[in-house]
Amino acid sequence: MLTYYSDDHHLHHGSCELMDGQLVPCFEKPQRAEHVLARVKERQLGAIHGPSDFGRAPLLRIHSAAYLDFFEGAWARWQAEQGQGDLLPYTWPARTLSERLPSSLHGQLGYYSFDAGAPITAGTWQAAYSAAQVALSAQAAIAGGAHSAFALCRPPGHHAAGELMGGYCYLNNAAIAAQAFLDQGRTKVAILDVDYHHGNGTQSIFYARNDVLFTSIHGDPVAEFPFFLGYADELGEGSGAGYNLNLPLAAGSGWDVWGAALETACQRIAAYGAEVIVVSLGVDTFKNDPISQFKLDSPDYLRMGQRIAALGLPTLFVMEGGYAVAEIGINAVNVLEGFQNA
Ligand code: FKS
Ligand code: ZN
Repeated sequence: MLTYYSDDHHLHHGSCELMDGQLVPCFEKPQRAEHVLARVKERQLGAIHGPSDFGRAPLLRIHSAAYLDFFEGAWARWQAEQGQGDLLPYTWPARTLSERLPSSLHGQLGYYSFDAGAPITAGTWQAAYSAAQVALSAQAAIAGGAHSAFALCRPPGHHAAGELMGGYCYLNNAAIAAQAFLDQGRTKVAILDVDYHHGNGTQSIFYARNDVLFTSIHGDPVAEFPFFLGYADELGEGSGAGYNLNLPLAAGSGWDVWGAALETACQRIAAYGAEVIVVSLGVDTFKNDPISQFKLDSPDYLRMGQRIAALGLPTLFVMEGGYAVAEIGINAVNVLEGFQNA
């Protein structure tokens, strides 16, 4: 399986995030991608390619120009204000407030985000832009005939919506790739989001559409980030009604429960008649993940890959979360090897 990867992810390195009332070092850090890359090499998964540059056009299919312009220019504005440290939002247009776009940097930052979990640093735009190009490059490999490809994206993307950053995400790599398949002539794309957290951004982007089926297995949002989306009764709307499948699971779920949910998702994808699958591949479902509550073990990721392979469809894997850094490479590459060896 080909892997696509860019060193540019190192340009994004947030300092800290809020957790339980404390500022702690960011869990989403460069070593995550380094460990995955090292494991890809160690297991000789296949060739590793740098991304091509497809420009802004495919990003604009998912994100608005105003959002991209804001994101690209935010760091320079922060420097012009003599800002110290990472650029972090602190006020959001929550219920009872208006959805006006203020003129100030922090007003706009609140407008374009949903939490304080997506710090902007000097290189965040370049890292996120390159991650999207990595996803598009892997997508192009599949469009060109490859049966599978791995986009080793960092920062991740599945929490990012059309005009929102949050939850470590800025540009929705999986959504951008899914849209590229459609723009190149495919008519039915399925997204399978196996990250521990619900992909609220991806869901919202495709919620009213039936050309992308969104399926997700995740920690029940009654108790887990992102809290405000990811419930089982969110089925899609308009022509997208019936094309959104959320499978929230209780804390403590292991492979028995998780694997059954995967079976449900895969059967839905098969019934849909998907031509291609985009997997939002988070491995924060691991038993030792420091911020998550599922109990998958390393061999379970081989089974995950095997089951996905049984769908028999061209499959694009896009890296999302996973914070047990020592095991992130083993677990992510196990999915890819389970897929490849099936
Ligand atoms: C306080 C708890 C906030 C945020 C969890 C974000 C999870 C991100 C992810 C992604 F794939 F996007 F990286 N927790 N610090 O794993 O879903
Ligand atoms: Zn996650």
